[in-house]
Amino acid sequence: MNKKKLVFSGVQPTGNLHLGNYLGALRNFVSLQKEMECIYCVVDLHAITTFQDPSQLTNNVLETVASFLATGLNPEKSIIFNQSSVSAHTELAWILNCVSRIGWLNRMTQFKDKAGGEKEKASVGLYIYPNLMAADILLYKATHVPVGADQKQHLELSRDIAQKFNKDFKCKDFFPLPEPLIPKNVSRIMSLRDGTKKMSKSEESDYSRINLKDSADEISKKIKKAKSDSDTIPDNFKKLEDKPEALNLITIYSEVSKKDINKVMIEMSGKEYSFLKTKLAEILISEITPVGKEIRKLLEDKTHLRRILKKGKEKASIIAEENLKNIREKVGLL
Ligand code: AQP
Repeated sequence: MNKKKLVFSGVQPTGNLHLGNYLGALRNFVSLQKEMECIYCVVDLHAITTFQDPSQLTNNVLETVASFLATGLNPEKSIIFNQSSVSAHTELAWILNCVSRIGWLNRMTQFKDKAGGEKEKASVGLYIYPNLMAADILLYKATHVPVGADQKQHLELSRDIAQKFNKDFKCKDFFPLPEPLIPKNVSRIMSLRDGTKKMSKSEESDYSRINLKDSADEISKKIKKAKSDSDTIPDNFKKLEDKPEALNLITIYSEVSKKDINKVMIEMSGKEYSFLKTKLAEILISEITPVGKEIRKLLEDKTHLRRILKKGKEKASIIAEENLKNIREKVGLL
């Protein structure tokens, strides 16, 4: 049995990374890099499951790498590469398409959310995307996968696929069952405009999210305009259950300031939301704008970013090719 701990996670290059990606994923990536071997992938093949402008996609891949580095990922410690550069991902995805069941995919809520009422018009790629995600993880025999709560169901599918493969091909423990690592308090950062929807890159309104590249002025404006509540702040966050926008602002404040949410409620109790918003804008500006500045600086040298991807690809390919060879043998492919 593979007992070595290995972290794998991916981010789609579908646009500017935002506070949800940062608190739900990137911050966790950076702390895990100190404890375990980590592989972080720019999942460009996932991005094209919805149409991406080709020149924009190339820029977004480089910008995602810049965001990885700016938040503290170290390419000397972690493997950083883009998914399409290691073709073993798609080869394994095909094998896993044949292991995964249609009934399992039919249960995936993200497909329903993303395809909306237009299921018949959605790409086949969007539908089978979770099988490719399973391939990304299992190709490296990853044991831990840091993700936001929105990816929990896909992770469970990856475990089901791993289990079925191990059973079908009579190779108990061949694929480890990957464990999700979901941040407890900030598993889902919500839109600043609608507290029932997650903060997302593809949401039309830029006012729904804080981008890592936003200026201090933009952050202030967006927080000022964020939906909150006309009542004063209560003394317990449970009283905000039916006020998702207000709860979202409190959660973000607690997370960015690294203060326990109960302490935040005591600090803020009885105050207007404008008070919280001023404090929140201040801490966001001090946490996020240096990251944005670093992203811009890194983007001035695209050759350097491409070199990091190339080195990462070389390292990832060594593990991927070795594992794929064993997988092909298990399946009986010559
Ligand atoms: N709002 C969020 N709160 C917490 N975590 C989040 N993540 C994304 N949004 C939130 C986590 O960030 C990682 C990378 O996500 P992704 O970019 O690969 O895909 P996504 O989840 O589809 O992100 P977006 O912003 O919603 O992109 P689009 O709009 O292109 O679909 C993942 O670990 C995710 O959980």
